[in-house]
Amino acid sequence: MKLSGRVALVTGGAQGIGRAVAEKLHAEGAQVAIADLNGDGANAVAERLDGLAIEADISDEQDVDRIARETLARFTKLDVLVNAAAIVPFIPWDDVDFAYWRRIISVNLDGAYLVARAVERPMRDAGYGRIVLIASNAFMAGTPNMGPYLAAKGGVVGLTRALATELGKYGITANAVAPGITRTEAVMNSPHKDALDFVQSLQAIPRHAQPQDIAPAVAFLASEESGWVTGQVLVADAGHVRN
Ligand code: NAD
Ligand code: 4PL
Repeated sequence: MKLSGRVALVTGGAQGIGRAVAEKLHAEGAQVAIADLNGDGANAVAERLDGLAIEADISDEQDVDRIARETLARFTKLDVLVNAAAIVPFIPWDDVDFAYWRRIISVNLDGAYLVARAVERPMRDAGYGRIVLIASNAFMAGTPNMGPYLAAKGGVVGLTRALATELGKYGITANAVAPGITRTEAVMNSPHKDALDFVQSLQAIPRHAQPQDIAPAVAFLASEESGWVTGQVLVADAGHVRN
């Protein structure tokens, strides 16, 4: 139980990788708050984990401040942030216009910044924190049909490095987990699912990833024992890309 007594905020925890992370952190002893645009989904997960559900948009500054306030009101502290909320688009490059670009950057990059900024104060006051941002190996692979998403995830890697540098002196680490293609709702309800077999042929471990395959890497970086690891990207993709 590497998270006994810890309080974790998981954004995007209503489904997919975020939900598997919330379940894993709870299984490791953490109390969990789940923030998601999908309030009903967040409620269903929170009920099973005896946690807190917060319906909120991570790209909205006021919503994000409320996420932090409600988590602290319920649990009095905030040890761990996992930012899993994001839009996972499938969009041919020729269909990307500036409004679409802005929407993806606003949720997937601005959202990560806003959430990290909101948890920074309580973590600094406590002299302890673990920030885990969910990036993607698509940034390294240059996966097609996700242009703005690749740019946002590259930004998330840069943000991870900046947070590590700026917050290390306060006892806070910041790392990213970069999953490969995973059988989540986002993938199974989009043309991305048609790439699962091809990507499997590039992996070292020949099967499709489930959300539960990603969660343990996140739990390690969310735990106290990862304390000498910061500013890093942990790729969890069965060896699809190697750095
Ligand atoms: P998903 O769509 O199944 O789940 C994402 C969740 O985030 C949903 O519950 C959704 O409601 C929530 N969300 C979306 N926008 C939000 C917003 N503005 N505010 C609050 N909540 C919001 O997606 P997933 O596949 O589980 O992806 C989870 C994370 O993993 C994302 O960061 C994604 O980029 C990353 N990722 C996914 C894959 C993959 O193949 N599935 C691979 C690499 C990285
Ligand atoms: C390799 O992050 O990393 C599809 C969909 N394929 O969201 C991703 C790969 C997808 C990915 C991703």
